[in-house]
Amino acid sequence: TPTTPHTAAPTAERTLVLVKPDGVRRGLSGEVLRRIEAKGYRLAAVQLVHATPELLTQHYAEHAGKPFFGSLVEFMLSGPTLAVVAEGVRVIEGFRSLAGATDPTTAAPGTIRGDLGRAWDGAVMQNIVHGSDSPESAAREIGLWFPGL
Ligand code: IDP
Repeated sequence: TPTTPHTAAPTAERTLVLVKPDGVRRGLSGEVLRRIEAKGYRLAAVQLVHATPELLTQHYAEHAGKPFFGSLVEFMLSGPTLAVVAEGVRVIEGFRSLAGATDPTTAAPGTIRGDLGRAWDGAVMQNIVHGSDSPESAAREIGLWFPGL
């Protein structure tokens, strides 16, 4: 027996999207927001943030100790980041799909990273955007970038 009637409205969820410093620097913030809205998601909050080492250490806690961690933090400190809370049914998966694979060189065309990203110099992958990977990560990351939201 189903526990919820099939008529139950799907529950909208929220995800944290970041337009990373490379994306802001290249003038791609509007393009990323356009793709989120064109997909039918709602922008619940948008703010330009100068990240701190403390914020990034918490945001990227799962990568602490990896060889690229230092250059990842340095890259994320290299300029402002546009922090975005996007909302909609299955938006966490939906935005990961819009973003494409982590490596922008081989990310599928049609995705943000595949259409707009590529390898440059340096140890870190500059791949324009971040998107939360689970409801738990989304709640944690929204709390970090939008305290009080
Ligand atoms: P995701 O952003 O696609 O979820 P994660 O594995 O969570 O990918 O990695 C976080 C970020 O760290 C990536 O978006 C990228 O900027 C950087 N990164 C991940 N793996 C590597 C790597 O092997 N070399 C350099 N940079 C990396």
